Amino acid sequence: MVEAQVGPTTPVELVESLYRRFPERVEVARRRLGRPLTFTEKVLIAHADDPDTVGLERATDYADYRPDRVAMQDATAQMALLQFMTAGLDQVAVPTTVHCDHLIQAHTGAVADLSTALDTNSEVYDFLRSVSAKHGIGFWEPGSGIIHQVVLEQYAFPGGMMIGTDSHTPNAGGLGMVAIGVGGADAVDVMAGWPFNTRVPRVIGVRLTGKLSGWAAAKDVILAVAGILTVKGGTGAIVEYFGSGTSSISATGKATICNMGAEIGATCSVFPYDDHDSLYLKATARDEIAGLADEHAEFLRVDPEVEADPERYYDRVIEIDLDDLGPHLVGPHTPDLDRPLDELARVAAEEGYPLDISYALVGSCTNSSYEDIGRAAHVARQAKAEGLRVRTPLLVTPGSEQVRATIERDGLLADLEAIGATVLANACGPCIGQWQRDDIQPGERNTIVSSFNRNFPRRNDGNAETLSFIGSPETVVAMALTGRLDHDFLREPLTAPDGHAVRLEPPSADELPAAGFDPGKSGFVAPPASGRDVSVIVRPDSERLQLLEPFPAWDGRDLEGLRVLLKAVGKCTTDHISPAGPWLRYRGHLANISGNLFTGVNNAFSLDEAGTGVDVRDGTHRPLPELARAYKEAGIAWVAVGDENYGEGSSREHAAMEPRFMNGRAVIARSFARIHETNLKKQGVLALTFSNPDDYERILVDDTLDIVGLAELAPDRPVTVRVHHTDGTETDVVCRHTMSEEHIEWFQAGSALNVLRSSRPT
Ligand code: MIC
Ligand code: SF4
Repeated sequence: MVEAQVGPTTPVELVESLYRRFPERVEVARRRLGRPLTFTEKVLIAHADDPDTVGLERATDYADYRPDRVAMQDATAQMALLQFMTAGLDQVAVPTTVHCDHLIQAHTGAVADLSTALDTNSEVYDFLRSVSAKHGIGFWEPGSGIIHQVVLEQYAFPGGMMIGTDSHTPNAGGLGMVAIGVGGADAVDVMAGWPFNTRVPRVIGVRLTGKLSGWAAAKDVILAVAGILTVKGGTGAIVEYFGSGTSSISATGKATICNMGAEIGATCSVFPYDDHDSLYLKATARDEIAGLADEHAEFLRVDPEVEADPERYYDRVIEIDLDDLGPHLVGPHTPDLDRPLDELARVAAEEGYPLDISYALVGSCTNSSYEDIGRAAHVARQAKAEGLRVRTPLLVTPGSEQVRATIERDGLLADLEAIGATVLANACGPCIGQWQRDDIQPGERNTIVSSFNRNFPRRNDGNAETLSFIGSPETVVAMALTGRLDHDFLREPLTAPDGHAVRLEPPSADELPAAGFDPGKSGFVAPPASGRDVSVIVRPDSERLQLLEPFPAWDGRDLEGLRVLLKAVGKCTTDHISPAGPWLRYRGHLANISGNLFTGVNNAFSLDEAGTGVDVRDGTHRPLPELARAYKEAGIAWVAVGDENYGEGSSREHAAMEPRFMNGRAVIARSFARIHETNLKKQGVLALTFSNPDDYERILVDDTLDIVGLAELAPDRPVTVRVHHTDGTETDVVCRHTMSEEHIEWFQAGSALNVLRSSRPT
């Protein structure tokens, strides 16, 4: 087993040994494919478990890769590490880190909120700290920053490959890393020394021409791409940016674009290595890595033949001229509802959106870099000079301790505070519903704007009536100054307190701090050389942590007499299936967190109230978690039926483990989001899609379903679902799946973890 090297940054030897492999590996791929390569393909072949045999056919083959590292955040690491603990291994096989960022609730401000979090989450932090120490994992303390910013600052490097238990792991693509968001079970495989197995992605090329300027920010690029590709357009694909326009964007700006590629369902996104990356690596004390990347630059970008004739080599090509780009906003309720700012005023009036903005929020892993805050602060300085203050309360979350300390030193935080902003802890906070909002009543319709990446209903404050719009940090600050959704600040001036008209100049800011980064208080805790003496405590009566029991193996028989717990209508994200916010508390306790199962879902059988369903035994409408538990207790197995892109959004595997725990055996959907589909398969739940999407309509509230022919389950072989209606008729519905031989084994064993456990070295 490889000795894992875990420090506060990526060791240069790791990068060196990877780069040494590139020339030969790239030649192998060129020879095997008989054509030039995209940048994505170079990185993938460099990480193939076996370059001579690895599957290369996009969208068809499954392939084994060896990522350079694993990163986990506190909300998903708990379940991942509870699973890893059952594998009975000493040390993780690849460098791995845990980052404490999701569990800090925003309420009054950074200092008080962090101290409350340390108190209320101490049991979980102690668990994560000790389990990390035991298994050789690096631990980033609460307050050190949001996982993706910390990874970008410390660990990401051009041409590398990593996986992370968070859907925005692709953020590291801004530095040219293939960084893929996965569920905890995938991370467990890699930490246990197994390869990361995934289907070879398609490659979508986005050609950027022109240059970002004026109010147009990196965020506007991805908002425009989201509008084009929609929330499912990137499924199964890596989005590769190329063309002259890429070099007008800073490394952190490119990270913003890659981060939000999660919102179009992309496996990840990547930018080629360039001078901005080199500057960023140097500014974050990684000069040697920058030097190595310069030496190997030809491997860290697309082959010139591909760039010259992209249609021939990419599965799809999208063109964006940055010269034409202005500020955009997306929303409400979905990140692909994209509009240029100048259309929003009209649309807002037409759609009847509340026009007063109740809150403005800057930050999140996607937009909290030095440059982001600098541009936001430039807008704030202009406002202050004119005597303006925000009309809407403005909250700012720095992305990392390093960014916070630096923007404080450079006066940027003071600029924002001077117009009325409140600075929160370096954490996810309101982005994931960790927001104690005191200004509205539950159910009150209101509008918020943020620089975050997700805007699903209930996401930020638990209120389905909050309409959330997303834009760049500078746009959000400008909107906080106008206080109105229908005020196009580019065209209409603002009014200063003395009545004079104020026009905001386009923001400008340094890409990197001229005086270098101030690292602030380091939050890294290295693991001891041996974890033998470290004990990990999970109290049997804990309400936050629970050791896992293996799910039972398949009994070899067809699944018969299944009930339909629900049929989701429209969007059913992981935030609908297993909401976060207050429920983050139970992320390490499967039985307790299952109390939130499906609470946000709009169920076709019980549309009056989200999160409810019909108990077919007596026709009553009940909350879905209660109903699922009642079925489980009565020994009734069930299926959930989903619409398009079921499981969109996050990587949280709780959304797959909870149904399994509550006796759900299959999810049958029109289509799935990638990470969630894998999570279901990993946990032994059948993930089936209707061959004919219209068959969705045939499933009725009181049907019973048999899933037949399971003994013959095989890759690419359709599965029959026999639907028995109460009028005595029955229909066979043909379903497809994406299970490989290995995935079928997971189903048979009860879960992927059961397979891992049974094959662990003794
Ligand atoms: C999110 O943005 O939804 C989260 C919270 O970061 C999730 C992970 C989780 O649910 O813990 C994600 O994006 O994967
Ligand atoms: Fe945290 Fe929000 Fe980023 Fe998820 S999207 S990692 S919750 S900041």
